[in-house]
Amino acid sequence: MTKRREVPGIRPYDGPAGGWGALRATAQAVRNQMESIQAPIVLLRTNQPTGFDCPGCAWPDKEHRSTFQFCENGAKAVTWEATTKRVTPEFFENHTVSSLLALSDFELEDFGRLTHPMAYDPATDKFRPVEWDAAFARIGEVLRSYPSPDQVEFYTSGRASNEAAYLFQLFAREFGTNNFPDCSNMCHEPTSVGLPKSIGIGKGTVSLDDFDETELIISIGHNPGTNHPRMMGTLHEAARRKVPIIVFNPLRERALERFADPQNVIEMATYGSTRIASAYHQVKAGGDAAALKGIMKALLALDAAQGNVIDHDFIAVHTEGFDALKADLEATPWADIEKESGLTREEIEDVAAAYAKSNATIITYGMGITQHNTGTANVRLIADLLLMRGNFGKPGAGVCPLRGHSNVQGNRTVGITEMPSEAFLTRIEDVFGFTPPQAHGHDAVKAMNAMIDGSAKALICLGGNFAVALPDPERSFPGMKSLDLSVHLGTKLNRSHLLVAKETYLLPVLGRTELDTQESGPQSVTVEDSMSMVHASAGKLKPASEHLRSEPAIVAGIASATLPKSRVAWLELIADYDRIRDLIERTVPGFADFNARIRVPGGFRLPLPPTERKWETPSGKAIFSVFKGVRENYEPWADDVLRLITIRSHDQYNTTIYAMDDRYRGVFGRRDVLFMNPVDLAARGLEHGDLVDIETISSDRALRLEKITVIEYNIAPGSVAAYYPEANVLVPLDYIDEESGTPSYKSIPVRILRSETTCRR
Ligand SMILES: Nc1nc2c(c(=O)[nH]1)N[C@H]1C(S)=C(S)[C@@H](COP(=O)(O)OP(=O)(O)OC[C@H]3O[C@@H](n4cnc5c(=O)[nH]c(N)nc54)[C@H](O)[C@@H]3O)O[C@H]1N2
Ligand SMILES: Nc1nc2c(c(=O)[nH]1)N[C@H]1C(S)=C(S)[C@@H](COP(=O)(O)OP(=O)(O)OC[C@H]3O[C@@H](n4cnc5c(=O)[nH]c(N)nc54)[C@H](O)[C@@H]3O)O[C@H]1N2
Ligand SMILES: [Mo]
Repeated sequence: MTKRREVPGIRPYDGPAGGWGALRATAQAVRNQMESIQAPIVLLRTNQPTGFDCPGCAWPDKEHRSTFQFCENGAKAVTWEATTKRVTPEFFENHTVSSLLALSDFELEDFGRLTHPMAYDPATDKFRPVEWDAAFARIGEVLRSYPSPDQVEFYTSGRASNEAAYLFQLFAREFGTNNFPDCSNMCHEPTSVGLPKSIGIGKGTVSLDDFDETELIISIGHNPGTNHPRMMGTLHEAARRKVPIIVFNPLRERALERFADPQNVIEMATYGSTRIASAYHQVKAGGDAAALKGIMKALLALDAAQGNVIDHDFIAVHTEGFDALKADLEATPWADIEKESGLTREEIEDVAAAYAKSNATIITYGMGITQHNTGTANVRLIADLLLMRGNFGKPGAGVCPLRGHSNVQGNRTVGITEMPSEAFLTRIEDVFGFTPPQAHGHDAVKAMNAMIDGSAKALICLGGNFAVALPDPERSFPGMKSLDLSVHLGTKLNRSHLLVAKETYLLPVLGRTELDTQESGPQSVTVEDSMSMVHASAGKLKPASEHLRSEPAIVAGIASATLPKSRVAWLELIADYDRIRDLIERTVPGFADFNARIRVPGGFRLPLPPTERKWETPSGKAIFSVFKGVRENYEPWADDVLRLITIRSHDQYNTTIYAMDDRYRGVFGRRDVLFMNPVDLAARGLEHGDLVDIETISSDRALRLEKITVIEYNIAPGSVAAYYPEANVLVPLDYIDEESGTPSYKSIPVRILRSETTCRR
């Protein structure tokens, strides 16, 4: 074999995930952001019964009783927020918005925490300080001036608490719109749309206890070593109990191969590690529907041959639509399944055989399933596969979507949805005495389109980085700038804040880690994790600035300034958050005795009917889906077209870039790379380290990302990968899963061209 060329910053990473590397990186995150005295105290309060919920991810803790549960990336999230760096009015005095826009996303956030409410002044191109009440009054005045409330968009990013999100939806609905674009629309919307159709609820059905009893875990399209590191503890335990873990992922992700648990003394002392995946299937990007259909097709054959594979009794009592699914599976040729999935029939039959042997199976999945134009169909196929062997409503079995932001699931539960149910609207009307709007509103992509076409005039963001998270900055950045008004509740400066409208307000909020004191004393908020556990979170740190306000207080401030005749006593609610929770209890099912139950350490679990084999679908049964072919509604692509996946590095939180490394993938100090299989490199006459341009195959205009270094990587042939958000320039805004509206961030059709020849001027 010829020796690979040296490429700056690219070094194979041979160790396991986790281990000492994770501890070193934790220490580094602390050093970069905080005074070291404070850090241990903060980190030890993460995920404690009396502390705050880790803003890192939505993986639950063992009943919040463990002594020490944080992880490297949780530490990065916490220290990033608890940083000692500050963005003050003086900072803004010294920097024009145009000059800030020239900086990277990393640099912008690394300036630190916002300290004052600020208003944009177009005359100087600078933000200047503004009094809270003046900001509220002016925002209210602008909002009231619109002929239709539907000209305003209310965006939520999933870090907001239940209390803040509930007030936000209440405000928007009393104002008169259901325009609730939210980060979920770019994330797990296929789960929220697909699972209710299949099993009657859009949430995962397993608890941590189920992982103790499961006999098989199938992990599809998620990267827990980076994005849900506390899940690695669970997978590690399962692997050591010899539970098979079957992985479907186009990339070899190190944590899914080998992991050393930093909490395991022996493994750490001996530099040992544990094998995680028992089988690793490098499915093509977007090939999961084909693979899932293949497993089900093989399962039918096994059942015909040996009987007792498919749970016919469960299917007869609990489901409908099985015959149609069966007929479709029989009609789907193996050749199509193999071509589309990139896996062989034998590989797929092996998975079916393992599945047939297991009495209790959990399927876990993430963005590799949802961020495709078949996202909703993919989710339903996962439910189908589980239903075929009755893997709901018994210990050790069920579906486990890995949620994104730490409270994105809770936001949806308390009403952040552009498609509210009639029952919810009726309860709002009964409790508050106003008639909320019935018509469905905008999701994230629709909201951006409304901004681009000029029908939306104002945007209020409860957190997040809306324009950078969405596809197609070439269209969405001008969309943001064409607004009359944008208002951002945020902790740190980001690009969306700087894409200023005619009037723009930056309103700095208290973070999760900080003490929130209101009239009645210190407050706690509540969040819901991936497993429907609701519990309290109370920050303890001194706020980053005395001028910060809590998210509920800011939402209430804007609401009361906008709605002078409101039916809601906004400011009284803020005096004591128990009052907000009382309202949640009266309007959202499952929250009986809310205030009492969150005072019990560990909190409580919201009802999940499928765990009792109850199906809240129109027919009262779980429903099988039919996904025709292997790539519904799809034009075939030419053979030289590759499928581009956009992924997170180990050192980022969505659009927040903590640092420039992606340790487990062997990338250091840079993000301008494209991961490609050696076969695809050779087919293009390219070598590891060459500069390339990536071009999206798109009918309307050229979308390009230039001068990217292509690196050889163990990724499924036909698939390539690059980092989000940089690669968003390649994603067309209308390239979505039609059923859920979620952008297809993980199967963008691209061609790769050598830079030298295409860019020479
Ligand atoms: N530290 C950290 N934690 C996070 C986040 C973060 O950015 N940083 N983000 C949070 C949020 S909002 C979310 S939504 C989650 C995201 O968590 P993940 O779902 O893990 O997110 P991604 O990094 O997008 O990784 C998707 C994985 O799917 C694989 N994949 C890509 N395409 C396909 C495909 O077609 N099929 C299959 N089977 N696999 C595929 C990729 O190789 C990658 O391993 O994490 C949350 N937690
Ligand atoms: N190409 C591509 N694009 C993607 C994805 C992908 O995989 N590929 N993933 C998508 C997914 S899954 C998601 S969820 C979205 C994420 O989209 P968003 O949720 O909009 O983005 P974030 O980067 O999480 O938002 C970061 C900002 O949130 C603010 N913030 C942080 N903490 C707090 C807080 O406690 N309160 C408030 N009010 N503000 C806070 C800070 O100002 C920070 O700059 O991106 C999507 N975009
Ligand atoms: Mo997400």
